[in-house]
Amino acid sequence: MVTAGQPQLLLGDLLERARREIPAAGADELEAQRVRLLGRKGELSALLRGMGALPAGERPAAGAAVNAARDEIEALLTARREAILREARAAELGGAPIDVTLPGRRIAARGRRHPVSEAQDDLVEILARMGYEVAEGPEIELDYYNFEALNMPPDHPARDMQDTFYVRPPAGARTAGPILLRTHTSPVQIRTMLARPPPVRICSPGKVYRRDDDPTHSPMFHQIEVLCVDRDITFGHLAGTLDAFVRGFFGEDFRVRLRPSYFPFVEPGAEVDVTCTFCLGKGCRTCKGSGFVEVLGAGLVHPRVLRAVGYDPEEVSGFAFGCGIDRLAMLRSGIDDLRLFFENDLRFLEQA
Ligand code: 2NM
Repeated sequence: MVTAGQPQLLLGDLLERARREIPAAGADELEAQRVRLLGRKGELSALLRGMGALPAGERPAAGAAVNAARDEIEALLTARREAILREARAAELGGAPIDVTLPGRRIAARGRRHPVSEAQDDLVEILARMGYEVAEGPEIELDYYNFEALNMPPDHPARDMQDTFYVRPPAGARTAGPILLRTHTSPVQIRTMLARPPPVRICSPGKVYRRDDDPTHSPMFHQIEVLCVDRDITFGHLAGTLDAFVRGFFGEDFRVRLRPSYFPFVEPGAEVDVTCTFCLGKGCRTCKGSGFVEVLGAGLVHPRVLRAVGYDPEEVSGFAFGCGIDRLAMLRSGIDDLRLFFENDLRFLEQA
């Protein structure tokens, strides 16, 4: 312990030890030395306090000696700190070189768009080139927009509980009629026509819901419907648009074929077949030898539907068509079970 006994002698010991130990200290030890020698409770401070016991005449010289010792110790510490940094830098530069040409780490599993989303994007792009914009609406719908306004009165068979998911409104809620999960995207077209005057050119891609579950039906699937209303729209406009739509999606070698059919919201109505993607029209098991598979429904918008949205069927006419996006994606990539799209098995999705 440093005492006030013989300050000059003790100071000499202290300096001698500092000159020996500091130049050999490592980084951690250097800091410990600084605290022990120069800290507030360190050895130099103790010496300074002890000088009060010296004769007054000796105090100035002793004080100067302590200050000189502090300066020297600080210089020793700084020199050693810089030497340590220099040594570390030299070791780094002298060590194994870094190969900046090494390849980066590979990303193990890169994601991609879902095949149904890819099909939907393709279809929307084909339609956008023909001047159609995307319209969207709620998946939980009022019976009125999903059925009533589409010429399907309350006793219509398509409203059957077998086919439609009805939604129980919250207790005490007052709603404008029954609520359901939309069974097609047509209610989006009804809402759009109610909101703006003709001309209208829209497509409505989105999820729809039906009480089905087998290899070719899923309780949720995706639909896109196309609507064009203007003065003098004819069945010829519909046929030409269907042709461009199908060729844009499957390729220029594909053809459409229309057969008369019935949908309550159109008159006349048609079922639309496309060249079979499995045999390219030659005839196979999938198309039962016909060379065509059914993929769309279409027609001229029923005058009752136009009136329901406030349009005058004497002034404007329109065509509409709709199809399952999932089904189009299945045909394009040769998949025979729709449910594969929704199981989210990455081995399937990466391939599809
Ligand atoms: C189809 C087939 C035929 C259709 C009709 C309408 C509307 F709202 F304008 F009346 N939207 N979609 C339509 C017509 C849909 O899907 C098989």
